[in-house]
Amino acid sequence: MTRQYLLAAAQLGPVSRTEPRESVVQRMIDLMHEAHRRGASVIVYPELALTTFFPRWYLEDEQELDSFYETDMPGPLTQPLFDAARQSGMGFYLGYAELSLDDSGRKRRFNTSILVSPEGEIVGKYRKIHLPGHAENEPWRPFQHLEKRYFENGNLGFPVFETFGGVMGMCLCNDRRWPETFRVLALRGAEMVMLGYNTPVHYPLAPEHDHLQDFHNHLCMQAGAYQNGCWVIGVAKAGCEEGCDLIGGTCIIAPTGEIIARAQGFGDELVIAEIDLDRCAEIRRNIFNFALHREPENYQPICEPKTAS
Ligand code: CDV
Repeated sequence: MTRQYLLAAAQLGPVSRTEPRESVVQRMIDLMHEAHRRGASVIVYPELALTTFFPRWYLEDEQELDSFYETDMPGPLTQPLFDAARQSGMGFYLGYAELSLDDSGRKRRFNTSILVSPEGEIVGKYRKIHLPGHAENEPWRPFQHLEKRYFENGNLGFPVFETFGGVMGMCLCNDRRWPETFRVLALRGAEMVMLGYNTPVHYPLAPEHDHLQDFHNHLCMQAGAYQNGCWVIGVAKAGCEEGCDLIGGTCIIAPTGEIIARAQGFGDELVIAEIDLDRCAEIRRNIFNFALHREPENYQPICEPKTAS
């Protein structure tokens, strides 16, 4: 893949508690086909894209809880997405709930994202590090946020992967609010950070900030892009899902921090823009030249300084 291509951010509208995986996967394939028709080479889906945002409920039935997780990736119900990607020659980022068994047979649960190559191979995996919310039922809330109950903290660090024409990093939702997410990835060379999110409009602990949700969403992603000279692709699961309003605002952000394309609505919607990974240099050779300004011992001049003649 070249370093310049069209990328599609695939916002998803609400997914109901009872919507079958087949139906959600078909919606995602439809978006992929449309993105392919419009010339895109890579498509980015949201966090926990395959299901409703189930941490909003305190679930006591373990079988029901398990039904929201993927034990295999691809599994029989997600294989069609991998097949569609291979047939279209498109790479993708996907967020999902991962359930695996360790050597002793203990269930391990992670909020996970993967990168899949245009050949349909998984080439990168990330497990969400910053898990917001709480671990116990808090009935005073209008809806729960039980990520701390249903997931372990990610144990893979912030890895980067050479694929999609450059060096790629991933994170998930709440990770975007922590500047070290982008900085660690950028110090490792990430030229693009892909991330999916499920962000309720209402934040029960500080409802006085509800009107700032869209602002804070874009603020942290635009700052992450600019301060690290990398592309940021932020993709929402949006709209009113099971009575809970989720923000939209899916967008593609250039290394200058500018939003160059963004979603208009709260349903399934493609946001497409041209990515040029070489544009990272606009920032990284200048104001945020890490080697020159924060690690001078690593600095190698790329050209002789101009001398007055
Ligand atoms: N899925 C998330 O991580 N959501 C959080 C909400 C709970 C604040 C977010 O940071 O958007």
